[in-house]
Amino acid sequence: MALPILTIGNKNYSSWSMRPWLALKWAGIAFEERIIPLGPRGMGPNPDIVAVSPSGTVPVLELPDGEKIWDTLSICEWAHEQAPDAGLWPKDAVARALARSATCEMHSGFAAVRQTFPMNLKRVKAGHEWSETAQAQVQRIDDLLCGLKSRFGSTDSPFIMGHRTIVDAFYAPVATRFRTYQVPVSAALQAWCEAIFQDPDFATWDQAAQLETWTIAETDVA
Ligand SMILES: N[C@@H](CCC(=O)N[C@@H](CS)C(=O)NCC(=O)O)C(=O)O
Repeated sequence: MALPILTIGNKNYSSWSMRPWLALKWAGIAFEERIIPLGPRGMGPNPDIVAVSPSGTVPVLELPDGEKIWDTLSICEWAHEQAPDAGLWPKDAVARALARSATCEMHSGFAAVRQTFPMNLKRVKAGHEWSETAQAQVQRIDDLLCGLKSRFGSTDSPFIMGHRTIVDAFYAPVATRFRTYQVPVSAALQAWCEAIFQDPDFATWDQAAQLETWTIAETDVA
């Protein structure tokens, strides 16, 4: 049987790609994976990505009938609809609405965090500097995730909503950015970061990233 094909950027750099890849894994949905290495910022449209993605961005999920879903959150929503019992969204309506709000805040916000701390799983950088705006966004992420966890989390699970949801998938790249650039966070958020790092599916992605040899000079030296 033909599988959906998830086209992603390379695992070391592509934060958007990590999110639906984790969501599909967590939902137990089988898929084929194809990687297109990302180029440097400002290089213009990547013809390999443009050839497969209507928006010219990855991730893009191609369904067996040829239909394409080209947005990270939409792929995660599709995964939830395919496997509603996997718990990618919380069952409780209020918890689900707040989980969606947190997810959408990441999807459309935190520009300073994204620009200041480019995802680079292979890297550990001491002495990185960041602006007050970036620091305020780090604090907002800390308050947001820990606030949700204290309301909706479970003593049985280290994840934000009491089990692995799209919120964890959406913020997992941020956990790696804090690791790479040694960004101090609260003990509660650090515990969640460690849970992400120990998640078996995240670890599979991370191990593959560590073996990649593609480089983007600007994020490796800046
Ligand atoms: N809003 C899009 C953002 C996707 C995105 O910006 N992807 C980046 C890679 S992480 C991309 O494909 N950039 C084009 C390129 O590198 O050529 C989504 O949610 O999927």
